[in-house]
Amino acid sequence: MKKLFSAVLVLMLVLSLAACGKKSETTGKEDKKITVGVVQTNANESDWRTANTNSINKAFEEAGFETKMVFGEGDHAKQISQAQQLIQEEVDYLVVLGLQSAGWEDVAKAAKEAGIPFIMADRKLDLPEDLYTAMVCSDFEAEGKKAVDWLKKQNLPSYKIVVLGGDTGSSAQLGRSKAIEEGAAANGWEIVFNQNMKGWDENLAKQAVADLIASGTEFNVIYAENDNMARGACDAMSAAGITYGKNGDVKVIAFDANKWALEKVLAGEFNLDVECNPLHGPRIVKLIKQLEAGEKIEKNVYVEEEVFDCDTITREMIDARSY
Ligand code: GYE
Repeated sequence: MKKLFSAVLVLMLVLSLAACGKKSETTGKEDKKITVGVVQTNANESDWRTANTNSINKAFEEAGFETKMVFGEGDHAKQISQAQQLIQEEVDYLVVLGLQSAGWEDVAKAAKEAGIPFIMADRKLDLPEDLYTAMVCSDFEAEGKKAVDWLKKQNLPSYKIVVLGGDTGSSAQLGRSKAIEEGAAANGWEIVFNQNMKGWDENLAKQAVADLIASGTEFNVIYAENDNMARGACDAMSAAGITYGKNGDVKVIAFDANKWALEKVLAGEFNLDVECNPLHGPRIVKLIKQLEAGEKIEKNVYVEEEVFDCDTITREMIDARSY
């Protein structure tokens, strides 16, 4: 009788263990739906941002994650409180795309104390390596240096550069602005205008260039830190009868390489577009799955990005693009 009881007990134990799902190496939970908190910048910030948000939502849905996405809408303090709220809600992972690169230490510490992996995406944040789990970002200074190298090769008789910066304090703005400012200083180029447009706003960029033209400021290079602002600048120049692009008086440099912007490169309206790839969704999913499985991950990953030049771009290159 005793033997039968022991056999039944062992069988029940084996069956109960077998019934347990796969255990997460991160959360310790078994076969629970993974919940990912995403602190995004703004819903309608730019075409880049739209592609980025769509990429995250699509990849997370396909991966079976529950996504809790919130938007800071230009307010850094709001992003901080949103992140803290997601930690309180005990999300399994926290993904942050910061409006500002500074000021994230307390959130990162709280996530660490709560055992929630902190993944920074898009824009690197000012955090020591022990306060974040992984980084999937663009190297914005390297992007800017690609533009500076191209500009140098143009051997212009003079360089009078208009810098249309992105959101002040974002790592994207800081990196791209650092590259052109250092490039201008090293090459003796003149920066005739250097202002950041709140929210990367296309209309603010258009108005700034219109005001420059109206004031008689001479310039022959537009360095716009995203496609939308480059388009705004071109609209202002068109309205004033100023020629630009491949055969124009003003060189136009843009960043992001949205598909519609590459059409402008092909048409010769933009001279150069430096890619900033927004498709972080699949990259973050891969990271989370590796962490779930207890696999070693590559902590800092800069996204591979290329440059599109009006003299070499082809229709095939554009058709091959996914955003
Ligand atoms: O260049 C801009 C977006 O963080 C790299 O933010 C991103 C930037 C991108 O609004 O279009």
